[in-house]
Amino acid sequence: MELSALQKVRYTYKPKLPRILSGAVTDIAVQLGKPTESIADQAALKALFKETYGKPLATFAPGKNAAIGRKLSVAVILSGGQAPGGHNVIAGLYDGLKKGNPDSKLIGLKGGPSGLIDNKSVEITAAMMDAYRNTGGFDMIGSGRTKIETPEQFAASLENATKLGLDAVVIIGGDDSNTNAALLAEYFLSKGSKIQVIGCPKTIDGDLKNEHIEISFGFDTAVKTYSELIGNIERDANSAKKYWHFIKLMGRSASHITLECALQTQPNICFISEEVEARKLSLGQVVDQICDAVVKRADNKENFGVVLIPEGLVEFIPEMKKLIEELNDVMADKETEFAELENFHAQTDWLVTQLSDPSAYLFTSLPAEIAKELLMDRDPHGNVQVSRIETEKLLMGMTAGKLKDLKKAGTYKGSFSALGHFFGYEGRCAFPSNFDADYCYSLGFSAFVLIASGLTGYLSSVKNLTAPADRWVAGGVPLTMMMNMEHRHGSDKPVIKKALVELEGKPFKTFAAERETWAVTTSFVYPGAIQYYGPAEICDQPTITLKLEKS
Ligand code: FBP
Repeated sequence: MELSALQKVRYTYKPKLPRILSGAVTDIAVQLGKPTESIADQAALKALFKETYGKPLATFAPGKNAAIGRKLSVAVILSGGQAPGGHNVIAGLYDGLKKGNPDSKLIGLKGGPSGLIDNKSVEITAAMMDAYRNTGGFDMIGSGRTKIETPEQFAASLENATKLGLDAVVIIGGDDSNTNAALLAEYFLSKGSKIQVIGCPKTIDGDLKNEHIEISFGFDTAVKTYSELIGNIERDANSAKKYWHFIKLMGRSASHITLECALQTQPNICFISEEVEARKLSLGQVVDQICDAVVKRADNKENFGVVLIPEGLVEFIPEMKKLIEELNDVMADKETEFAELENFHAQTDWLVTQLSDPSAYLFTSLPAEIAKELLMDRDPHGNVQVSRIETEKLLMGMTAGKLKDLKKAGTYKGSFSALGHFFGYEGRCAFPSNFDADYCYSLGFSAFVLIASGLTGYLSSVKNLTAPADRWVAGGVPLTMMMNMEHRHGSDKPVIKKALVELEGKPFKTFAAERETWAVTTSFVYPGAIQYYGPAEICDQPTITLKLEKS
């Protein structure tokens, strides 16, 4: 593999650690707090997690830790969508293990959770590790979205982990993957196994967060990458002055990515799905908002602009949400019947007999391409694959239609020419920013300390992230503490609750206070590329969202 100049330089970058993790490992003691409760549905979760429910919070503090130097065998899994910094989590875990005991070993389970089920593994050597430090991607061991859910899969996981002689498994994943980590920790204990399970909070979506998990890794790099691209498009729009750019951004459910990109780039219009849902806006009302800005800007002779759209928007527009929920249930309950339908026409004819009247009407009135996209396979966790629904095109088409009517009525005199973009994969495997490189390395190192201290059913946690890295606070959060029961795939399941954008939070309020100005007056900001080298005020800054949340 030929190396880019940047990659060579990034290999030499030394990630920063919280002070407690950068000294002798024997001086890291674990302090345990009081028993905890899940965020909701306590009785149901207590019954499901008999062994692991209610564990205390763990914090690392100076003190002696005799157990930390024992020889360990640990396996690591990258689970779900790629996120910048995954390799650094592995590096932190690897370096921690070797610092604890040079004879400890780290095994990579290949291709996601299926690596554990099918026993596909590779021992991570020093040379292999060094080839992936501070790099983006998950290509070191690969990732996958397999969910460990059947009794056979759980049994195979235990059998393979035992065969490999493991002391622990680390699952690097988002809310669904860490729900799986919680189930696996519980299963191992219920079968009398001492194999520990520790999670690490990954997802560019930024929706795995709470009081103890300030942000999931990868968000920082992804939003900086998208903001650079949006800024470039804004500058092009402001130069050519002839296009409206409709940009859909990744972030399956929550709009954190879109909100941060809006704070960084100040587009003309930006939808936040959580607000659309709270205000019960219909698809028509969303389009009206766009048209309103297009008309006002045309009055100022500015027939160009930028619209940001979170990819999950369709799931938050109440009538679309109901339609998707009904489709999810019908397609799960009558899977065989649905699979036998030959083509889209046959599917539509059958679906109108299964859906409620409003949903059937909406489904048949959508452009055929969008309706087809709503029928694509769900992921193994039951989620609609919103990244494949072309919401930007739906809104572009509806906006053009409405503007035609306004032109006929004489209330719009501009010209409207729209271009669609989808930014998602551009940011998921980028070289991690300094923040993500440091944060991920710290999460991996912290996972090692949790394992060496004998804990299971925890998510590695590093907080106080707006301070310089040496003042970050490391520890572990019990996985059951973040869980509730949700309706998935046609039945109630225990899941880690997704953190959506808080409409009362500072990031949203800051955006809401400015957006009317941005809609009409061109206020674009061009953030430029991620800066790696230079003064810390430029290179080591966390996102605007995190700073506002912690201010
Ligand atoms: P994770 O939650 O697994 O981190 O994945 C997030 C994500 O990047 C979403 O933003 C997006 O909708 C999805 O993955 C796309 O996944 P895929 O590439 O597997 O279709």
